Amino acid sequence: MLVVLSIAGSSCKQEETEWKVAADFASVFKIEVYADGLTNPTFLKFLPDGRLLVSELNDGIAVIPAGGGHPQRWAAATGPEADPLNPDDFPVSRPGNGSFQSGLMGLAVDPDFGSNAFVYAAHNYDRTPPCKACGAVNPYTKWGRLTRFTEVDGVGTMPTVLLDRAPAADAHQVQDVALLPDGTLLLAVGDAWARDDAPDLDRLNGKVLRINRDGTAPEDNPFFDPRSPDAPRSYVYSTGHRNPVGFAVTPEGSVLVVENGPIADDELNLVTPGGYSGWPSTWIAAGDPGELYSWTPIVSPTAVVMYVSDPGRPADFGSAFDRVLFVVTFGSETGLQSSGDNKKLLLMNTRGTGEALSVDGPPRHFLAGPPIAGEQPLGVVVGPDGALYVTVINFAGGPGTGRVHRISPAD
Ligand SMILES: [Ca+2]
Ligand SMILES: [Ca+2]
Repeated sequence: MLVVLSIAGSSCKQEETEWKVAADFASVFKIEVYADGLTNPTFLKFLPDGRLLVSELNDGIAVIPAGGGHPQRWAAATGPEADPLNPDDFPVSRPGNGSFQSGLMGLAVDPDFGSNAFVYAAHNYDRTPPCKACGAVNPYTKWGRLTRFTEVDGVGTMPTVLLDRAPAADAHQVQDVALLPDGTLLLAVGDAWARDDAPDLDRLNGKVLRINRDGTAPEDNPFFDPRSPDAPRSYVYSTGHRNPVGFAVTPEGSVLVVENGPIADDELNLVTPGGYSGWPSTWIAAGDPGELYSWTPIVSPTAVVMYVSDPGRPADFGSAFDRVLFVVTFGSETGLQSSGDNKKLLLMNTRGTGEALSVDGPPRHFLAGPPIAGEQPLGVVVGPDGALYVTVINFAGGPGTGRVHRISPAD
């Protein structure tokens, strides 16, 4: 800890950046198992009282007690008998019914959770019988949905559909959900492997959507039909997204998203209202709009968070980490069930705010290889104590065995 503080207080920029690398990790940070016994954990969010909600890909939402420990079920996926038309069901893609990446993803906690106990979950479900509402001809294998839960007696109840039937497919699906400072929600929706849908304003796939917390479209969303200017606005907030996975929202309300590219050009993008992320036309071109950084060869980023230092927190990383980005990479062309060392937590410095936000590339390895060799990180959040919390698949524990790690300054 002394090392952190002494260097963090230094005016030498070079020193500050040198030690933010994996080789120095063990001397400056410690990593510990915060919770074990999860199954394919994806995204995670803290409740105001310190409990931690974790999405489990095909199983539902788990809750971990404040301070860590054994996960309990908070909301169970209904299972193969789920009926998307039954308001009591919580349909989620089943294992083996599509790729390992499809199912329950992002979570958001209502800013008024203390009074309304609302939690939002982004999930996908199989578009096979018993989906009675599905059309006769549709190329999409899944639907994406945004559901609101109400916590009662420590569990999620009353699943309420806010948005449904976003076209989805294996992996290219509904992913993260984020809360903006104005109280609206953003939903990341992949292109459902239908690239020409991404710029099409009549389709919800290949988009970032903006939604009021009651499920309506905000009146100041950017797109509307000029023939019916008084009709409700489109949910579409930005277009041309290929596979946007994880959001980060800065304190000023700027929105970042990591997106998976095709054979090249994974991207970190600044999302703007009415913006176009380039898929499929300009994705790999120089000057691709909104792009802050791109990776070739691909690294498959899944999550990103902006760290905002607050020295009053017990596990704060210090001022040298103020406004850095932590980016989780899923690994390139290896798949979930391999354990290559290209699964990492990267660190990027940022400059500026708003539309002038930029990053200093290339990213550095914050955490790579040991001590997470053999583990697959997927989601990351900053806890109320200032520590980082990362979901991982632990290959040594058997298929799908998952954990949450806590990363904090070393004593
Ligand atoms: Ca792009
Ligand atoms: Ca690009």
